[in-house]
Amino acid sequence: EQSVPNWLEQRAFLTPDRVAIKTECEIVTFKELYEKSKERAYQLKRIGINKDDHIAVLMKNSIEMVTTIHGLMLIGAVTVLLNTKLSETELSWQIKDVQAVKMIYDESFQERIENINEIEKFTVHMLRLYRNGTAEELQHCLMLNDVATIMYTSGTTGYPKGVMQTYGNHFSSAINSAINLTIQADDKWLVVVPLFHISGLSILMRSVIYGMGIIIHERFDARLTNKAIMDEKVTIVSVVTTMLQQMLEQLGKDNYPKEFRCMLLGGGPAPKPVLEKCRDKDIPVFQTYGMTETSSQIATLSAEYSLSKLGSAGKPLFQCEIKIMDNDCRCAPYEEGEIVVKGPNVTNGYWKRDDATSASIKQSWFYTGDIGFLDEDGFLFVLDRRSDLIISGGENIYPAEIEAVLLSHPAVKDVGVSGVEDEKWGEVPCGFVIPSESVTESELIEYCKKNLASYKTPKKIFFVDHLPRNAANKLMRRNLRLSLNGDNN
Ligand code: S0N
Ligand code: AMP
Ligand code: MG
Ligand code: MG
Ligand code: MG
Repeated sequence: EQSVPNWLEQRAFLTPDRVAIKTECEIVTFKELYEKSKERAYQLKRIGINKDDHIAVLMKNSIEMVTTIHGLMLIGAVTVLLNTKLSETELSWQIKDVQAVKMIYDESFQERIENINEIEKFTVHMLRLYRNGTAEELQHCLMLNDVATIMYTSGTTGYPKGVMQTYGNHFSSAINSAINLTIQADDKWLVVVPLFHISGLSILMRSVIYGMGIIIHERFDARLTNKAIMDEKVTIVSVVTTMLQQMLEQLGKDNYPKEFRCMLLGGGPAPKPVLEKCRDKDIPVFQTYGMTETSSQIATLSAEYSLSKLGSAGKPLFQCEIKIMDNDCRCAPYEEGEIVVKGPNVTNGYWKRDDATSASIKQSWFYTGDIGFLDEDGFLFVLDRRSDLIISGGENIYPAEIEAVLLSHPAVKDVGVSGVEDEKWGEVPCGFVIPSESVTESELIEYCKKNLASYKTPKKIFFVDHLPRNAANKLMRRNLRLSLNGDNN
C-alpha cells in the first residue's frame, strides 16, 4: 500500500512562510497552520481519539474547523463532516449510522445537539483544556487507500449514505483539477461554499497540496464575496448557481478585475440565461460536473470552450473517463443515457452499504444516476438528475425523506413530494397531502421544520384527494408536478 508524507507537514516544510489561510479576522502561514493543527491533534489524542476512529465534526467554516480536520488527519482518524443545516433527528441518525465515537462542534450548535447523548461531545473551548503531546503520537504518513473523510448524501430510500473519500481520492482530485485549471503562483481561492461539502473541502485539500493561499468566509454573502474578489486579489472562487445569481445582481454594472480567472460553477444545473449573462460580461465561468462521490469535479469546461460549448459541463479531467449508458449499451454521441464515470478520484463505496455500493459501482465504473449525453467532440451535457433528486440551492433533497416525516403526522393519510421550479433556489420541494383529518398547511410546514433541515422543509403543501400511482402502486412523483400546471391550488 502506498504511503506519502502527511500533506500539511510536507507543505509546512516546503513553503512555511507562504500565507495559507485568510479569514475575516486572521491570517495564518502554512507553518502556523501546521503548528495549530499539531496542537489540535494532541488535544484530540488526549480526549481519547485513536487512529481509524470515526469523529463527527459539526462546525462552521473557520480556521478552527480547518485545524480540526488537519488535526484528525494527523492522528489518522476519519473525519465525518456533518451538514450544519440538519435537524437534531437527522444529525443523530448520521452519527449512529457512521458509528462515530466522538463529536467536535461549535458552541453555537449546543442547543441543536443537546439531546444527542449516544456520543461524547466536545467544543473547541473544551479541547483547549487539554495540552501537550509529542511528535511520536502523530501519523507522519498518509496511506492513499485509507478513508480520510465521510460525507453523507441523501438516498432514494430516504436514508442517507456515507460516501467514503480516501486520501488517494482527494489527492487525485486536486492533481486533476490542477492539470486542467493550471496552478499559478499568485492563485488565491475563495471559499464561500461550506467546508462540510466536497465543494469546500476540496479547496482545503488543493491549498495544502499546491501551496496555495485561500480565503475562507464563515458563510456566503454576495456583497462580501464580490468585495473579496475586487479587493483581495482572489483568482478563483467555487459557487453554486444561486450564489452566482446573487453575485451578478449585487455586481450591477461593475465588473471583476482581470486577475480573477475562474468562477467554478457546479453542484447543480447551470441555467443558460445565467451563463449568457456571464458571457456578455466576460466573467470567466467554468461549468463543472461533479459530486460527493467523485470528490468534486470529474468534468470541467475550460475557458477556451466556454463560448463554443456554452451549456456543457466540459470534458473529463485528465485521469478521468465518462461514458453514457442505456441499459447495457454504450450510447452514441447525442444519445441520452445515464452518466457513468471512472477515475482515481471516485469513491470506493458507501459506508456499510454494500448493496448500494454494488448497485452503483460495476467494474470500477460509477453509475451516477444522472442523465446526459456527449456531443461528437466528447463534451458532456447534463440533462437531468438522478431519479427523484431535488437540488435546491446546491443542497440535495430526496422526496422520500420528506414524505416519511409528513406521513408520521397523525393528520396525514398519504403524501407525495416533488420538486417545483423556483427562481432563487432552482427547485424547491412541495408536498401533496391526502389528509385524514383537518389540518392546515402551516401546521404541516412547522412539523417538517422541527424534523428536517430547513432547506428540506416543503415551501408549499397542496391538499389533494388522490396521488398519481402506477399499476404497481408506485408513486409517480413527476406527475405530481404536472398536476400543478395551470392549477396552483
Ligand atoms: C446558498 C446558501 C449559501 C444559502 O444559505 P444561507 O444564505 O446560509 O441561508 P440561511 O441564512 O441559513 O437561510 C435563509 C433562508 O434560506 C433557506 N435556505 C438556505 N439554503 C437553502 C437552500 N439551499 N435551498 C432552499 N432554501 C434554503 C433557509 O431555510 C432559510 O429559510 P427560512 O428562514 O424560511 O428557514 C447555501 O444553501 C449553500 O451554501 N449552498 C451551497 C452548498 C454547496 O456547496 N453545494 C454543493 C454540494 N455539491 C458538491 O459539493 C459537489 C460539487 C462540487 O464539488 C462543486 C460545487 C460547486 C463548485 C465547485 C465544485 C467542485 O467540483 O469543486
Ligand atoms: P452532491 O451529491 O451533493 O455532490 O451533488 C451532485 C449532484 O449535483 C450530481 O449528481 C448532479 O445531479 C448535480 N450536478 C452536479 N454538477 C452538475 C451540472 N454541471 N449540471 C447539472 N447537474 C449537476
Ligand atoms: Mg449527493
Ligand atoms: Mg448537492
Ligand atoms: Mg448536498
